[in-house]
Amino acid sequence: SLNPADVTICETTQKMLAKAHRDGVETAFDRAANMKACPIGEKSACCKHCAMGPCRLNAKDPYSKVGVCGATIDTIQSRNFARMVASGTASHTDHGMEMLNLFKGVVSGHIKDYEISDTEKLIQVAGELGIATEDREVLDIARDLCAEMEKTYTQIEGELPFIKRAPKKTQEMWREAGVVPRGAMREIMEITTRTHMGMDQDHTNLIKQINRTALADGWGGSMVATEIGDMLFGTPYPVVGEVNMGVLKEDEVNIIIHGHEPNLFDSMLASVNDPELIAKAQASGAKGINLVGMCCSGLEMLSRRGVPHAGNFMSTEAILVTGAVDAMAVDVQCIKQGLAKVADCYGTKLFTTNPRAHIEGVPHIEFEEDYPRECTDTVVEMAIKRYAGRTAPIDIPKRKDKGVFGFSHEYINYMLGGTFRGSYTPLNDNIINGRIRGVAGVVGCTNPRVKQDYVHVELVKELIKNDILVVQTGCSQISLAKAGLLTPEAAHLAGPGLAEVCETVGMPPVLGLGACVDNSRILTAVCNMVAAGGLGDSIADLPVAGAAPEWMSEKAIAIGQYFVASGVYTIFGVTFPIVEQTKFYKLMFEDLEKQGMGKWDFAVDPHDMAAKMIAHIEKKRAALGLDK
Ligand code: NFS
Ligand code: SF4
Repeated sequence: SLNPADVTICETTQKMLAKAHRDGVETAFDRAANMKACPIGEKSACCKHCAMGPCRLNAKDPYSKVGVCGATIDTIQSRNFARMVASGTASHTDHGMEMLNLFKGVVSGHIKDYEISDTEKLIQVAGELGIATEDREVLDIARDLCAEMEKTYTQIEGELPFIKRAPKKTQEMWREAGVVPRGAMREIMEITTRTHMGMDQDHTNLIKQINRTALADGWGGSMVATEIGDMLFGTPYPVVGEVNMGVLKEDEVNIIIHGHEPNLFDSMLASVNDPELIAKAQASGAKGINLVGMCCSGLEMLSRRGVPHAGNFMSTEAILVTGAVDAMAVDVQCIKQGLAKVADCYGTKLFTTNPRAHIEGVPHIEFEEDYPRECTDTVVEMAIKRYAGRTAPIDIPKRKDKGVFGFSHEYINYMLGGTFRGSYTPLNDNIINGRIRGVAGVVGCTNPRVKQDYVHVELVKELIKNDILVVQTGCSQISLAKAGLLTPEAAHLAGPGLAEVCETVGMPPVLGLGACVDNSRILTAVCNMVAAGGLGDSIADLPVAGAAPEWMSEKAIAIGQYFVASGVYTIFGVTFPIVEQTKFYKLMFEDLEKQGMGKWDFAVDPHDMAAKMIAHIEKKRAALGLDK
């Protein structure tokens, strides 16, 4: 069986994998080792879009064969890629739509358990979208804002509302390329039909819809999710938080929320603070109730409320092996079906809560925004029951790591000496004078096909050593938090220029921006960088780069594509679903850049990846005439 130290550098996950093996329990790490990736599928050289197939081409000799319908390798790969973008975009926009529904309910007054907590942000976003804000009641502005943001989903003609946020030159580039999204539903519908058998069979045409759909994610669904999250739950500002499995407490009722939508988590926070439920927990012998997060909704609550975070995607099964998790409630996305069996083995009560995501055999307690406490109180009660009847031996790895989280794009500028929600002049000045060479976004999942956390950590260390400021979202930021890099003290690992800036300001060299939908904060930050001046006039001019070194999900592909379409050089690790040396490969890895967009790149090794990102950043600096 596999050696835990070979598959993860996360100490606590290693310990729990070793225990799982002793206990005869299997996780995704074991399954990945036993299931070799299909070499044809891995390269996206097969198609099952109709019953004349499935058709398999030869990834080693891609032009030697075509599908039964005559589809070429470029058609097959671009269609497969398009479908990944469609699913990823659908996930983020569906999440954003749920947030909009919640916001609408709060604004109309029929949802009473949530409230608007950042009116300043609401007014600012409304103003940005062209809504009159002067001498108007907040609720009145909010009603118009709901209607405007709803266009993100339902609009049939015209441009997505948040397209306005992008630099003028980037907008013009999109218009020229014919990729400005109308509404997310329309784009997802169109990409789905265009990838049907016998439809769009020219990858140079399909790429337009791929870009248009992906842009509807970044500048649509994800951005709406982030902005509404801030309005309802507060715009994050730096908060010290704890991560890793040691946040579990042996003598308390432990509840994990794992998933993506902050509404469930926020209500759970209210439930665990309910004096009656606390009294019940104490009556069952526990010292209290301990609520912790995992994956992205965990990051939303870590960033906004400092709620402890137990780990990223590849630790969700392992943590159940502690035996200490009394209940885990999940909502949507990145929830492995394998959790059900592990939970069962250790007596953890696992619940699904969202009508979109049930798991066979797992009890479902539906979460309804009108009565959120009905669901979350029940989960707490079930967790207390399980605590009282704990039979599995408890083994909690003791390790806890501290970090600073919650750097909204608003706060980054403020911290560097600007005004809150003002311009990015201080950051730009430090880039222009060369103390900071550029900015890298390192984001995304963990994947059992590579050593968990290793690629993230090595890549980020290498980047900051070269004076590149790193911003992070998603599971990646938990990898770095566990490695201690989200602390101001980590400045000593940075190059002299970045270290000087960090020490002056008291900030970490690696800034955690939140969940995966908060990649939209990176988009907003780069818009602010362009607006502040001195670094060119489109996103593509900036000395920035993006990476998802351990990606696994279709959402990650959608995110990568919207960064590329927005002008950002984006590099992925693990594997890439394209056959090299094909025309589609050349389009994605070279030609998009010539249209004023960014481009894709790929490397498995973190040091190769860092070298490529640094080379790109230096190329952009040279083009801007910096360092002369
Ligand atoms: Ni992003 Fe969040 Fe993590 Fe990857 Fe999954 S939790 S949305 S997809 S695995 S970063
Ligand atoms: Fe094969 Fe063409 Fe059908 Fe795809 S669409 S399965 S390539 S026949």
